Amino acid sequence: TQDFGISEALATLYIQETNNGTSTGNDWFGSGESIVSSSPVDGLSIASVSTTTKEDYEKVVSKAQEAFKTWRMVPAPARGEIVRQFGDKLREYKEPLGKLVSYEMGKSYQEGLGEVQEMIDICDFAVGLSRQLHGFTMHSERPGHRMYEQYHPLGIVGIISAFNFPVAVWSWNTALAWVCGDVCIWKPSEKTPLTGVACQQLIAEVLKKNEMPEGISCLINGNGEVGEFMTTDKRIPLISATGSTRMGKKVAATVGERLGKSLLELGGNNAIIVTPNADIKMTVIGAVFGAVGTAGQRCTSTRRLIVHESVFDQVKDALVAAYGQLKIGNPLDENNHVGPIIDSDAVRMYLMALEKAKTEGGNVLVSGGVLEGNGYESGCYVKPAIVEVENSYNIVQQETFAPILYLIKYSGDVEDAIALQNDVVQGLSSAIMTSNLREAELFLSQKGSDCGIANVNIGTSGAEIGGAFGGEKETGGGRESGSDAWKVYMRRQTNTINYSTGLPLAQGIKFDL
Ligand code: UN1
Repeated sequence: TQDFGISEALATLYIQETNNGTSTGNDWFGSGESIVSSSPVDGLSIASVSTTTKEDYEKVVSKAQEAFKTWRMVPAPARGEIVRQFGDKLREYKEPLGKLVSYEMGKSYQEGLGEVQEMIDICDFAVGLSRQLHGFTMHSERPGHRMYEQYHPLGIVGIISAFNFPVAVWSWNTALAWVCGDVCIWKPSEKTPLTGVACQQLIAEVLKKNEMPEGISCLINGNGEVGEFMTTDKRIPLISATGSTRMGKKVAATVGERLGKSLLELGGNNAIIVTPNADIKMTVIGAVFGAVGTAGQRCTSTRRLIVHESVFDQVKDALVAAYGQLKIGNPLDENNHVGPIIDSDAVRMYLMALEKAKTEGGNVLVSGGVLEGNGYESGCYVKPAIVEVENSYNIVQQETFAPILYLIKYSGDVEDAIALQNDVVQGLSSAIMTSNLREAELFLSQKGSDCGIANVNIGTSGAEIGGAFGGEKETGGGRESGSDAWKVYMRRQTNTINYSTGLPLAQGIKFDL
């Protein structure tokens, strides 16, 4: 089989056959059992990573606590300078890291590079932010008094990330948290531990060059139990978790129990509304990329297409034709559009969802199935499918992390389409295809989409890092990445200073001695 430069990428990123999975920077250890990372691309084992025991974890937390004392006193723009250097490091390693992301996770090489680009972009964003982190000043009601607010770092931020964006989501959190003065402990998905090891090595080099202490960037590895070391730990004021709604509910309950903060980025059930005024050509491109890009494993992937009856057949025929052109195969081969899904469990969920859609009355327009034979030995390559359904079907209400697109017909006006779009428990991303201003503005209004992301004339996925990223309802309510998402990584303090010679009380209260 063709290597596509994988061995070279692994060597460049210092990935060995066996790797320590716990790190406080330049110090690597990990005495737990090993996780073997195998590629969904060819089913081969890539390398192993040792997991983090409770003892290892304690060592990590005490290093992080120690490091925080130093890091919080480094001026924010100087912390930004270190993040800037990390961005440069990522530019230098963009190709091997993009390739490793593609090989370990299964997304196309182009998307692997795109993911590393998101990391570079968030570093740039964080560098600018490091000279801002603004609070407001306000006027005191008392004479000779001044009031203002400021933001201070929180301490240790725990980051739990998912397999589908194995490196970018970590960087959105960590780059902001670092300029805010926090130190971070990262547990990557146990399905993609090697990209975690690679990133940690890159940042460790930068921190060492700047003579920074161990503990500013930490890595731990393992399953949910290792995640629980952090969610139950009072020493970690903020847990940022990305993954399923089931996982998020558990994290929220555990962190809430100790009144810690959690930032949750959970499932989506994203729809594109296609009105009679849609540009059909644009719609098809947006919908196909949204549904089959990353093999339907983005939290922003397009799951539902809500199409007006007057253009339904036209859209359906164009989609079926487009699906006929899709090339499924090795994602490192740039001729292919669709790579594998993550593992055999995901394949099982995909098959089950298709079965359920049929049982509930769905009409299969492009049939699915698992590919076999030459090039498909991993068993993780599945055919993108399209099923015509009703929005109310149980299976349509759920997020299946696979390339299944549900087609839903609406009649009536755009309000009917919006009602269908909102009638799910998730609230991450949404879009409308229309050249009609009234439809577009209604969709964006307070009686329009109830999602954290609402787009006009683009698909549901592929958000830029400059906006706040996240969603409502069972998506968890958290916001990461751009805009003022940084505020969650800091604690807010209101300060009132009296420079007069008296001590007047607020609210005009008299208290004379
Ligand atoms: C995710 O799937 O968890 O908006 C993140 C997008 C990407 C990020 C997706 N920029 O599709």
